[in-house]
Amino acid sequence: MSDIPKDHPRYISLMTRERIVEGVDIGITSQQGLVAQGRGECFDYLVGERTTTSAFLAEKVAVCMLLLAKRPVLSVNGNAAALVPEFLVELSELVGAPLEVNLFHRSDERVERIISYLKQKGASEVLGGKGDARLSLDHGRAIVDSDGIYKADVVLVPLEDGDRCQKLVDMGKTVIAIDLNPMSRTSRTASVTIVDNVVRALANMVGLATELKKLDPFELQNIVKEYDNGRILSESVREIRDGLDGMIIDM
Ligand code: PTJ
Repeated sequence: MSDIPKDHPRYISLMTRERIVEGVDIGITSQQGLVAQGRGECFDYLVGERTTTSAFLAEKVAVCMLLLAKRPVLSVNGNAAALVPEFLVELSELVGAPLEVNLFHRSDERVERIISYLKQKGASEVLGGKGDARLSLDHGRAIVDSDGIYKADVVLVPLEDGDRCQKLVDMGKTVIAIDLNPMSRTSRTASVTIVDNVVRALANMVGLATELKKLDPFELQNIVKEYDNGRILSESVREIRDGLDGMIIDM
């Protein structure tokens, strides 16, 4: 990793970038993952590199849905594995949802590498190695485990592609997406869209799950029932616009 001084004004962003580069070096992240991270950084700049009020609400509702689910699964790709392996393991335990490796640029070798990386980080079981079921898509993300994503009722998908998100929704699943771009197809298709950096989102969700686990199902349902994803997406676009307006005034 590069030596970035802790007092650098962009320390957190630069360290996040370093984690993705390291992910590529150790063979868990795809080279395309670097480009995706760059796109994410741009949107993160626009949301002010903070969890907005609307994103926090989406994170809270998402955790309630995971806690209420009968067969929740947390999908993991090469970027998520590099950026938030420990939080994924923690959230998986808190909400009782297995991790499943599912890749767009799929190779069996990379799937196995990510599985063992997550196990090194404390995961007891990681799905995705069997790949014995198919979604009707023509890319690597079609390959899923029959006892994982295929049968899941609620799926968390950090940095998803629009096609699979649509397919999972069409299959009747509740899809929770984490995507810094509120205008992406994934964001517009998901049941709950968290417009936040996966690094902040997962940290918040671990904290929320620790607290929300204490509630009974009825109380969790009450939090979920008022949720409107269209409104949250409009809010996140408005938050970006207000941030830009503020910058123009400051100049
Ligand atoms: O590991 P694989 O093979 O499954 O590939 C994973 C990537 C991410 C390369 C693949 O899914 C891909 O190409 O994704 P896209 O289509 O580039 O979409 C990535 C979306 O995630 C974009 O809308 C980005 O703005 C957003 N994004 C990127 N980095 C982050 C992010 N959202 C949240 N947190 C981030 N750190």
